[in-house]
This record gives sequence, structure tokens and C-alpha cells, in this order.
Amino acid sequence: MSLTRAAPLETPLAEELSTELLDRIDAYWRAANYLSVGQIYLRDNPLLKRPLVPGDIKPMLLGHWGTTPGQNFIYVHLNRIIVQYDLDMIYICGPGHGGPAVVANSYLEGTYSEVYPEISRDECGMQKLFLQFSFPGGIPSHASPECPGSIHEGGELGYSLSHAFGAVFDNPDLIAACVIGDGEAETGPLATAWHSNKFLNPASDGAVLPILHLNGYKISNPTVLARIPREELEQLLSGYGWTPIFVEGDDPRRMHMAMAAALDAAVVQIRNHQGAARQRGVASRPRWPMIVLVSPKGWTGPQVVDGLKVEGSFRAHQVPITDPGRSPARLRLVEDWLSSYRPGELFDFRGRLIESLARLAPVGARRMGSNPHANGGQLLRDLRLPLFRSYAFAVPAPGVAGPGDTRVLAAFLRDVVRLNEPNRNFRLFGPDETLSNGLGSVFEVTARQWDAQTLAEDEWLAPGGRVVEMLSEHQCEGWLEGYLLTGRHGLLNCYEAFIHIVDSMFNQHAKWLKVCRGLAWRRSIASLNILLTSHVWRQDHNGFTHQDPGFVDHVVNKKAEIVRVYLPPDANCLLSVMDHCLRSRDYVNVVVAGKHASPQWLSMDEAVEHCALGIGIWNWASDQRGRDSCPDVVMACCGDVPTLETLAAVTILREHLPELRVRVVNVVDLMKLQSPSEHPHGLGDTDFNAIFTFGKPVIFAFHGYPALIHKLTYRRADHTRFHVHGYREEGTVTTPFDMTVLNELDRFHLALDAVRQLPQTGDAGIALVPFLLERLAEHRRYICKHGQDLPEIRQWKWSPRHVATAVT
Ligand SMILES: Cc1ncc(C[n+]2csc(CCOP(=O)(O)OP(=O)(O)O)c2C)c(N)n1
Ligand SMILES: [Mg+2]
Repeated sequence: MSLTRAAPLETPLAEELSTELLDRIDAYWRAANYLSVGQIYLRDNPLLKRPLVPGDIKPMLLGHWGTTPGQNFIYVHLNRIIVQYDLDMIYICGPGHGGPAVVANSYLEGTYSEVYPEISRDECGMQKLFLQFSFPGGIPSHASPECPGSIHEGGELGYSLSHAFGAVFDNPDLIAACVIGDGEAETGPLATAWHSNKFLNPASDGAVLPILHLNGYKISNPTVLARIPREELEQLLSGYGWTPIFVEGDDPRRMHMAMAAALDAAVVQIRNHQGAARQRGVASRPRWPMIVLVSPKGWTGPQVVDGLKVEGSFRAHQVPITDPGRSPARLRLVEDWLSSYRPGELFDFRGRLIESLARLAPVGARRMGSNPHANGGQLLRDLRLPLFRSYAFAVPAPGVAGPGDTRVLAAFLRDVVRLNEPNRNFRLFGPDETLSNGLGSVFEVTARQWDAQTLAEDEWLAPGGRVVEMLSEHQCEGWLEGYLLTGRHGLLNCYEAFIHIVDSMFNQHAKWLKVCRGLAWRRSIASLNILLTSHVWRQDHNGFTHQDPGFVDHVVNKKAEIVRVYLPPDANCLLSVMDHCLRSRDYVNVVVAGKHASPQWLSMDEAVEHCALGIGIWNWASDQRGRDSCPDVVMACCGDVPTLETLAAVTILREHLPELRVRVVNVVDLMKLQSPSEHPHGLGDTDFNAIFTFGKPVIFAFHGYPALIHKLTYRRADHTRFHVHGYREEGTVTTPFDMTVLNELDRFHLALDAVRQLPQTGDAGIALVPFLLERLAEHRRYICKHGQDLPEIRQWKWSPRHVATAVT
């Protein structure tokens, strides 16, 4: 397909815009620019009814001007095409520091005052609009959740295009206009997001219209894309499969014409591609249009300040004229700048946008600030969930062999996909690992969405699949976030070690959710569910690089009302947990589960009860002699492998120290450990001590880094009695059991630690130590000779005979 390149200077005016419309568009743009500069500078005198005085200026000037006029320009032109073609469109503000632009535009179109009635469409409201921006008690400087129409704060650059694609999946009538900063385009996530076009299904998904905002600069550097030959940029973008349309210049009139022509062309192309796929069944991948807007950074702002060029340079990035409150000359510069937009022509005496301009904006839910997709909870429908209990793995007695916990979950997820296929509101995202993570059953009912070439030997690729896989954790996370933010449901499955790639994306989403909780008008959305598997303990053929359980350490730093972390010990618990997560709202749920064959502990009824409590004494594995009497030691575990090793350690202790009273505690919901003052799931101290006893040693086998358990329990009385075993950053390609030995999480080290903490075990305890050390030595000798774990390890099974039941 050949490239389309709009030649802006040759765009015929008459065909595209009437002079009258052109003037109104320009005036609307000036109004948005005026409101933007006003937000950055003014606390009073919003209509410049009198000359500016220092007291009209905010004491602290915080905001970003440079990107703002370009975004205002884009917004007004999008308004035009929304009206012209009756488009269902949302605006994604990649350089989200252009907050003044999105706030100004949602104010101009009326949305802002509907959501915040005190910010009325008059002089008084305008004054409040200006004052609140970047002001204590007011709103942040970015396209934050407070801003109607935003689903993307853009504080951390890079995710706009992924969010845009996530938003249009399964929204065939939606177009996400996505402004991408040319600096933002240098980030890894954005650079790979161009490839999203190979996944979009033109028949059943909507369209993304990327608008690369090539204003030439970042904070203090030029941008790479602005300093390569235009031809090279064109080749780059068309190499990514797009049809770039260039709009370039700085003369407003010509630029309005060029932008209008470019957007008309883009809409026509989008409609043609969609029509071809939908009406004529054309199956080839479209080369979707995109716009490259080449305009000066800080366009229409001050040209020169202190003898230095500002407009069209990096110096326009933030507040171009600093300290006008203390310099009369600078104050005049600000006044001249504001006056250059001729506010008297734009707003009436009462401060209301004049009628002929107000009519330019779309109405009702067509306004980008009011589009329900941008407040996705409005559109959210409950998932149809099959009865998770019917996927139960039969556990007639603890210790039966399971096929791998995620493999049991997969059948449930398969039917979630199937049941929600008619509503098309559930997707599974993953970086090429859905199969490897044991979730392959989903391919019995769906495929991976794929719009690029398919060969005969490929498996499960189709344009309309419910699974979306690209080897970019950024993409998968960003797509899922966009999908959730627009009112749908989903799950990201990922290798545990590599979820760190999206640490900061998780941060941004958690922050977004936290702020939304304080905004009554933002409706609840489905939780972000992250299933971490192929975890640290079972990296048999990948080794050290694939071993890192630290994502949960990162997650628990976030607001307690947002994050949930679950480590189900077996398949039935995993089913129960996942059912809960898929029903929940406004959280980030992190679930860590294994995919390898492993013993199963709880029947479905027991699992449901255990998961509802989140933590519990496993009586069937604990000393039964006088159940209410205090044990000598608590063997606690959290995670599937730690649970196995703990139960094996209990077996050893029972055999060698039959007098010892051992209690087994299992933790599914990690946040139960925190005190309730820190996390709503936290156990009260009385319940905590009822489980962990007063003062008895706790040998805690943890899936992740031991420090996390210490951190979560530090407010608990006598927390120094917690002796935590977990991942100590020791690993390589070795046997599964050796991984636990290397990190001292294995049964022998756990038993050794118990003896160490229990001097009352006396001679029997002393005698057990060399036995355990010899077991460890034997283990090492055996694996080095045979390349696999000892038969007694491989074949170990829990047996109820290990539990002492005689009441003493
Ligand atoms: C990932 C990330 N790195 C660094 C920053 C700091 N930062 C804020 S704005 C900016 C420059 C952005 O330039 P560009 O994307 O071109 O936006 P614009 O020119 O439209 O302001 C930078 C580096 C950030 N917000 N996010
Ligand atoms: Mg830039």
C-alpha cells in the first residue's frame, strides 16, 4: 500500500474549510490557549478586565506550557471531525503534562462544569478554574483522574499508545485519538507499541488514530525523531505499518487547513479499512492512518525571553516567563501574551464562551470529556463466571498429586472466555507465555488475536482471538489497563521474574485507582489481575535469570486499599482466589501460583473456607494432642513450594521429636500478616496471636524474599520470633529441590531452624542436627552424580500417620 502524505501548504482551503469555520476553529483554539495560560499564571482577574497586577499572579508557577498549544490545536480539530462524522472518540494525552489543555477543553465543551459545578461557565468559575490548577487543594498539573475524559494521566511517559489500543479492543465504533509526545516516542514501551496494529481486528475492534506531536523537544533536548530526515521518519513509521500523514508548519491559518484535511483523510481511511473488513470481509491487515503534527513547541507563546528563544525551543517546556509577580516587565509580557488571544472576542462580559464558538464542540456523550468509555465503570457489566467449584481437583486426602495448579485453573479460565464471548468483554493478555504458563486449555475455545501473516504450522492464531500475546510485558500490561479503564475485564499472565518490567506501570495504575477512589463521579472498574507463574522455585531449565519473586515487595508499598496479594497453596485455593479476583473492583490483585505438578492439600470446601479467611491453622497437619493447648513451634508457610517443604519438615520433626507439638499455619492472603491499622485485610492482634501463639517461635517458609514477612509483621508483638526462610538470591539451573536447599527453604533447613529455636528438644534435638546435615550432604552428592533429586525427595508424600493424635 502506498503512503499518503498530506502536503500542508497545498491543501485547498475552499474544499476543506469555509473561512467562517476556519475563523471559529482558530478562535476556539485561542480560547483554549487563553484558558491554558490562565491556569498556569492567574489567581485573579481571569478576563483581564483590568491591567494585571502582581497580586493576580499565583505565587508558585507550576505547569507545562510547551506541549499545551499543540494539544489544544489537536483537540479543537478532533471536535470538528467528531461533529462532522458523528464519531465516538476519546482523547489520550500521551504527554500528560499538557494538563492545562485537557482541562481547558473539557471546560470549553461544558463537561468540566457538569462534573464540578463550582467551576461554572462564567467569570467566577473561570477564576476558580485558574486558581485550582497546580495549587494546594486544587488539581494536579497533568491529565490526571480528576480530569473528565482522561483515562491516561501521562505522568510517566510511554504508555499512551498501549492504553489507546486497549481501549478500542472490542469497541468497534470507538476511535482513540492518541497524542504521542516526540520525547515519549523515545521510550521503550511507546517504541514497541507501534506494533499494536498487527493485533487489531478491523472487523470487531475500533481504531486508534496516533498523532505524533513532533514539537521537536523534550525538557531540555531535541527529540530524536525531530532530528532525523523527514524521509527517514516517514520510512520508520511506514515500516511499522502505518500510513503517516504529515501536517507541518507554524502559520495558524495554513495549519488549520492542513490539519482539517489530514483528519478528513484519516477518517476516510479508517472508515474504508473498517468497511472493507466488516462489509466485504477483506482479511488483510490495514495500514492504518496516523498524523505527524510538526509544530513549534510552545506555539503562540512568548518568542523571546531574556534574549533567549522560547517558542520553538526546549525553553518552552514548562513556564516560559518566570516570576512575573516580581518584575513589572515580565508581568507585561504575561499580559501581552494573554491579550494576544483576544479574550474579549472569545468570552462574553460574564465570562461565558461566546455562542458561535460553543457550538463548535460536540454535544452530550460525544464530547471527549463526557465519553462514557473514559469513565469505563459506566459501561462495566459483570463477568459471567462459571461455578468455580465445579472445576475442583479431587482431594480425597491431603497430599494427592496434582497436575499443576495453573493447569486446573485453565479449564475455569477457558469457560470464562467461552461464557463471555457474546459480550466480548474479557481478555487474557500475556507475553507469549499463556501456553507455557499452563493455561493452554483456553485455546480449546479461542485463539490468540493476530492480524499479521499466518503460516500453516502456526497454532491458535486468528484475528478475533480473546488472548493477546506480544513479547512485551509493557504492551500486555498497557493493553490490559486500557481495556479495564474502558469498562471491561481481564487478566495478565506472566513469568514471575519478568513482571518487574512493568513495575512502574503498575505504580501508575495503582496511583490512578487510588485517586479515583476519592472521585465519586469516577465509577468502579474491574480490578487489574496479574497471575504470576513459572515462578522462582521452578525455573528448572532457565535458572538464575528467571528467579525473582520481588514484585510483591514492590506491590505492597502501594496504598493498602488498592493492592491484594494472594499465594494459594494448591489448585482449589487458586480457583477460589481467582474467582474472587475476577469479581472484585478497583484493586490490583497479584496471584502467585505454580504450574508444575505438585501435591494438593485441600478439598474444594476446605479451600473456599481457607481462602475466605486468608490464613489458617491446618489442623489436619498440626499436633492434635489437646487442640487448644499451645504448640511448641509454629511452622508457617506461604506459597506452594514453601507449603510442601513445610509439611515435609513437619514430618521429619514428628518422626524424630515425637514429643514436640507442631502447629502448621498457611497464609494465602499475604496482607493478613499486616496489622489492621496498615491494611484492611490485616488480622487483629488477638486473632494473630491465636494463630501464631504468644511468644512461640515461628519458622516461616515464604515464597519470596524473607524481608517482606519481617516488614509485614514488624508491628506485631514479639515479632523477633519470626524466623523467615525464603529466596536469598541463590539459584542456577539445578533440581527443583536443590533450589530450595540453596536458599535454605528446604525441609532439612526448616527442621534445623526449628531445633535451633527449641533448646527444650534436648538430646533428641541435638542428635537430629547431624542427621539433617547428613541428609543435605547426601542430597548434594546424589544430585551431582545423578542429575535429579533423591528418590525420597521425588517420591515424598504427606501421610496422616505423621500427625500425632493421642491426647496427652
Ligand atoms: C518515563 C518518563 N521519563 C521522564 C519523564 C520526565 N519528563 C517529563 S516531560 C519530559 C519531556 C517530554 O517530551 P515530549 O514527549 O516530547 O513532550 P512535549 O514536548 O509534548 O512536552 C520528560 C523527559 C517522564 N515524565 N516520564
Ligand atoms: Mg516534544
